[in-house]
Amino acid sequence: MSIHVGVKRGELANRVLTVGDPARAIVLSRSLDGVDLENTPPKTVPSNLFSYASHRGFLTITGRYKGVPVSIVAIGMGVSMMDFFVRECRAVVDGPMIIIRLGSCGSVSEAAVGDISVPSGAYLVQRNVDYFAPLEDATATSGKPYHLSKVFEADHEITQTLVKNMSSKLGTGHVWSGINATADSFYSSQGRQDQNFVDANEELFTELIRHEPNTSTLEMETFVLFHLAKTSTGAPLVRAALDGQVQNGGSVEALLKKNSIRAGACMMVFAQRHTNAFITKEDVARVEPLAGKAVFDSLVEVHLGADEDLHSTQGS
Ligand code: R1P
Ligand code: URA
Repeated sequence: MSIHVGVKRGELANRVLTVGDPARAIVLSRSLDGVDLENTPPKTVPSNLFSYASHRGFLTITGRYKGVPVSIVAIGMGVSMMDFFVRECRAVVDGPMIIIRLGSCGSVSEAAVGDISVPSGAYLVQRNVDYFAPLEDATATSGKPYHLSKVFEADHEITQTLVKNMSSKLGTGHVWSGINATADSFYSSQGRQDQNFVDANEELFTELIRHEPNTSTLEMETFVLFHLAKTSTGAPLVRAALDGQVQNGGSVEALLKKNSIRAGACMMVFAQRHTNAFITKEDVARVEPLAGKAVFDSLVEVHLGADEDLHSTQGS
């Protein structure tokens, strides 16, 4: 049993849609197979699905979409929660995994509120705490107030599939590409001004564009997902092969060199940072289920790999 997410082997599918908000997870669960929409009250997990709300705020829902086992996991907010989720879920699932995040974001590009962004990569924006140290402690190496990491890429096939499916649900004019900036704060490292703190972030947007000209969105988790997918090892593939669950897995050496997680992300624009527009409740209610279906369609369309039929019994 994972310590914080709280799920056991067999309770989580290999294909996972992750969100921040548990209310969003429940809305999206209404698109899963066999849900009795008429008799499922709003804000309630449909009774035919597995669900577990952990004491640390993670909500896991598992069922099937178009017959394929899928899970939805709501993780809350921030880079640490994404780290807990990816590592603890990876530990209780055998074989390859596909994880797609459907989040909300601020747009620093042309994307308007209610539009969708599907980033091909993400970088991390971290407050450089040393820069803010008292003057007597400051050293010549304290540098700039925010540290901007290298870009880690999303899985190409997942990204292309998401763009295709989002465009068919929401219209091509409402779906954007670009690079995501994942910030360690909703406030300082997303360039929000706050008179109660010294944040030295007046030039942050300019710095982001200088760092990565295709910077399009700001949110708080995607980088960690892409980073952990790219640093995932093939150990879960080896374990599945040793258990005799994989027929055609290849040699142990070859399996170990593979990533066992492929990841993609998409985000609904809630805030347009240039115009200060914010999405309405009505637009959230319209976009969320459509975007959710586009993610589920993508999750089940992308092939897991040579070990595809490994988990055909999970999530039933
Ligand atoms: C901030 O309001 C939260 O919204 C975004 C950010 O990444 C952060 O978690 O995503 P979610 O809507 O998925 O939570
Ligand atoms: N989520 C964020 O992290 N930032 C925004 O501006 C909107 C949603």
